[in-house]
Amino acid sequence: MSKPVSLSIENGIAVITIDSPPVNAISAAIRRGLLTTTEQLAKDANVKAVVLICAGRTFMAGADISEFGGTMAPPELRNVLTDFESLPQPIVVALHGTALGGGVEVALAGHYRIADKGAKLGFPEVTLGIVPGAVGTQRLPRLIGAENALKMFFDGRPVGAEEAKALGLVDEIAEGDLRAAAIAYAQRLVKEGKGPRRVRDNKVEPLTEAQIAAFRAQAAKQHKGMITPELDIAAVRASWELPFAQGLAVERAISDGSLQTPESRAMRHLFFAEREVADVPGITAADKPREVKSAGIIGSGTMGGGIAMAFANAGIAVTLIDIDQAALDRGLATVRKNYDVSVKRGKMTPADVDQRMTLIKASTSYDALKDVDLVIEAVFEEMTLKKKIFTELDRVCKPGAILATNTSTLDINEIAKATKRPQDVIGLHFFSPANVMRLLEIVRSDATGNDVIASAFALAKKIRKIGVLSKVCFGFIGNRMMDPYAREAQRLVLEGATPAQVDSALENFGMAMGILAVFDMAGVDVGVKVRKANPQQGSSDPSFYRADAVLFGQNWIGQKTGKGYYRYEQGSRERHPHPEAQALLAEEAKKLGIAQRTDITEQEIVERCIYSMINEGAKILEEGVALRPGDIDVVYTSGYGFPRRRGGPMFFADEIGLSTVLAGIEKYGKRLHAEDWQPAPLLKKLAAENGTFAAWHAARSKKG
Ligand code: 3H9
Repeated sequence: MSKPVSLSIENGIAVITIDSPPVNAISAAIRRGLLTTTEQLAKDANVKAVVLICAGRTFMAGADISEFGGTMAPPELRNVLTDFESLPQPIVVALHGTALGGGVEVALAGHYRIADKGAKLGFPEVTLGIVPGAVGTQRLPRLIGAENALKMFFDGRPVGAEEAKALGLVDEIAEGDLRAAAIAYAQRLVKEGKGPRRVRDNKVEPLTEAQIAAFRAQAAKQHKGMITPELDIAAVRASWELPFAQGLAVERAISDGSLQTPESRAMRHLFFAEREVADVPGITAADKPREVKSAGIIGSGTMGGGIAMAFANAGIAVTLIDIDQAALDRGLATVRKNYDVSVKRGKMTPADVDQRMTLIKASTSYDALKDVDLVIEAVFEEMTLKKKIFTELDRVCKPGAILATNTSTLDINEIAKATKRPQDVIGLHFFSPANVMRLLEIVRSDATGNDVIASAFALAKKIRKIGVLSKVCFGFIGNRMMDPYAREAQRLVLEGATPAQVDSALENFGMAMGILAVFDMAGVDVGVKVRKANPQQGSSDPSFYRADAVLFGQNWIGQKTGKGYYRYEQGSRERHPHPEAQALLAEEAKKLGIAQRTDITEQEIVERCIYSMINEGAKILEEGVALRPGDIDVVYTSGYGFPRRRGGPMFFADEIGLSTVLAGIEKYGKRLHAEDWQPAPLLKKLAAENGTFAAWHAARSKKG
């Protein structure tokens, strides 16, 4: 194995190479190596200039996040960089791939920066709930101005090489070989007698209070409920208010403090959870994913069209199937309309749209699917129809084709039995709008082949989704946990809470949208139909999902009809109170013998909705429906609008303590329908032991 930091000196130019696959994350070994090399170069009068470059697919992708949990081994990167910047020779930093966070901070301590034309530079710290801590908050404003610096910290998204050059973040863009270009740049500097050019010597133009207020307003929308942006502002403020050395001390206190916040713990948990999901016990490299170059989609409605877009965006050819040409024409027109919106928003060019549209073909005949590698059935939820489709697919599809269903509730074991190849059948549950939402639930039946599961994960990555494995059960991971969550929201309305009261409590907790507003958006009818088709699921409580049923009875099904839990003006999604609905719900409550209350607090709403969701999550874990608590957290944060700053429902439960959750469940169980509030055995056990879901899972994985 090569050394993480190596040095070669040729014709007076020293080249420091960082080589620590896969992404050159700045580990203690790299910090030590860079410090030793710096000390060596400081004494070497024969070295006229220094180049720093990384081997492998990328420049440093930041600090090593896995070190953040405990005490970090010395030396600290910020101190290493002070020495590095102080080198007497001019330093050229050569950037390629994705230079992120601490990576860019290393580059800022250099004196000149050259980037490969495909390089990207960014500060993703806000997505981890932390403030840059290797002096980025002091050096970046000194290089590109405080406004641009805060923009980069808030956005968290990297900028391309050209934009970085326009900002003054890089000096040159290399067309050809980066190493050669960086060495040539260093030689030129020597020849021209250019010495070090230290960012720390620059002055920062202060931001006005109005500019700061604008950033705060942006943060309130972009990073709702997070404290990190405010900490970013405080750190950057030090860059103009204080001399460099004092600013460095301010940043140290703020950044180190940010590592201890609950939001940082939560977001770092998600970083690793999102990478762990694809690790499925029992599936090895021998389970080679099948290649998916072409796909068929059955059903050209909202879901089918969205899935087609997700595939076309990834360059995969799609054949849409529907019962008649008129349905197909409508489906294709919607796809085009959606793409046109992207063009209007400047996210795509008309040529991009044409290229994607040529990838989407349409047919009314299943025979058009005879050569495709994968088929996804996306018709409405009816078992007989789905079985008929799978029998037909079994007839036309080539051997080895993956046969997937987008069902959200039906038994995939039964669907698979309609074919003679159940090992090739799998659930691929997309979330609407399917071209936007990141989550893809991958549902294995009892017979699904390991290579088909591996293929589903590979496909998820290709179409830029995050795949999470679930076993078959009613609602899989996501919708099964939404059942008790929504049950409580609906029941609270019968008890006298207004929909706005319920939704704002959930939104203040951090949910992207309150669940009743979600029902209005998706259509109250959707849930009612699912209930009708699955009468065996649910509860013996007569108030169970009654609010939906009452609204459905009036055809108040939400935005589609202008009335639901809320009232909507034509063409607007703005929620207005709907007193008629509230009156009818109050009447229904009376019939059910439910007393209306005026003392419902925000805390009660959140506890009832979120704790019951967690309780179901505990059952899901124990039954092995989800592989790990982190998988549930990924489902909820990437598909259901659960706030990332809380890490997902299972992480949140661990943070507040499982005995708190259990106590809440027992408390409400005494007052409400006891059957619905039975604590999950796993929750009871762990609460008694003062344990956590995370520790329980870690111990279980160790045992194998
Ligand atoms: C920071 O820098 C704070 C500073 O201010 C300093 C304070 C002192 N650390 O994503 P992939 C692993 S905060 C540790 O699948 P891709 C990852 O877990 C840091 N590990 O690849 C995975 O491991 P495995 C700011 C890391 O090509 C493997 O590398 N930086 C780190 O799809 C491959 O990753 C970030 O937030 C890391 N920093 O995407 C960057 N990065 O193979 C976060 C990656 O065992 N990283 N790993 O599962 C990324 O955005 C993407 O990984 C990247 C590559 C775009 C780089």
